[in-house]
Amino acid sequence: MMQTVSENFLSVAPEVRDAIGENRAVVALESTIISHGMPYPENVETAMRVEAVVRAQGAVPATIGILDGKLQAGLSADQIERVGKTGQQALKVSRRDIPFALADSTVVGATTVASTMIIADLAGIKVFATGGIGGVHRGAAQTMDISADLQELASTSVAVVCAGAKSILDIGLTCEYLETHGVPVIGYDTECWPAFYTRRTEHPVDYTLSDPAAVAGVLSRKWQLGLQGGVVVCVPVPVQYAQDEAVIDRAISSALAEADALGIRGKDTTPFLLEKIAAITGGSSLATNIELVLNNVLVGSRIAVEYAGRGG
Ligand code: PSU
Ligand code: MN
Repeated sequence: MMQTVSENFLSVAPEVRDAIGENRAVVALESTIISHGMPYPENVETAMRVEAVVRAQGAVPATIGILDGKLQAGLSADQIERVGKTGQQALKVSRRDIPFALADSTVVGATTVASTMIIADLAGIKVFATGGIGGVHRGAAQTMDISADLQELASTSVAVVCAGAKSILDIGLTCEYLETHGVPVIGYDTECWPAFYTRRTEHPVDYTLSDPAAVAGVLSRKWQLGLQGGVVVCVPVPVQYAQDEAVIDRAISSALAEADALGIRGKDTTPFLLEKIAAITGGSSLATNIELVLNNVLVGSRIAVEYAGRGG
């Protein structure tokens, strides 16, 4: 089964394949954050800095996307440049979009948390670091807008290291959804969910752990037991880069009102809100975004190294 998948659909970079084969640490990275999460050229610069952080920890980076009609685990620098330059014209690929991106070899497919988890799992990568996850949107009781990221976390066995979820989402409902689906939320050195740009919310995490070996131990016990599904590891943005809560709250309210007035819906909602917030905060939210990603990747790499050290 695995062989057919790799032959027909999946291309794993040689460096990534070797590391997996030798049970060395690999960290998966997503590409929607490159195409839709940040502007060019900061997106490509950040993607390259992120890979350097992974390497400095002794792990191998695997930036994931869909290019040339293949699921790609381990994009080259040229491929990252292509995704970054394509920007919002890239196809934002969640679970439902994967076969369409594969069917057209001209498509530049940028993978979300959900589809990056799927491809990481197919390639045998267990730790994935990114900025923020999708979740239950505010007003979801009416709109039913719940990111496919959450359903993926319910079923696919990959750990996602992130800075929590933005308060463009309803973080309380996001917690409830994850709880219902048995997805553990670990606060890395924090007792509450962080809200991406800011460090604290009123929502408690399920467990607080403060060292990478402890997180790796939980991952390996969960999956060795056959308890399938993801794990969320929430890392607050480093204090010196955190945004002022009141400023971010105002930016988010105004972005939400504009999205509503313009009738923005579906997969366009999250990128629209991210761009508006960056514009309203005069770009300072972009700096926070970049720094929190680098920090999550640092923590994720340390977890991946410990996980590999345990033998999986
Ligand atoms: N949150 C961010 N930055 C991002 C995303 C979310 O702070 O770039 C992206 C991720 O790829 C995530 C996706 O998986 O948006 C969720 O989109 P949706 O809400 O349409 O499922
Ligand atoms: Mn949605």
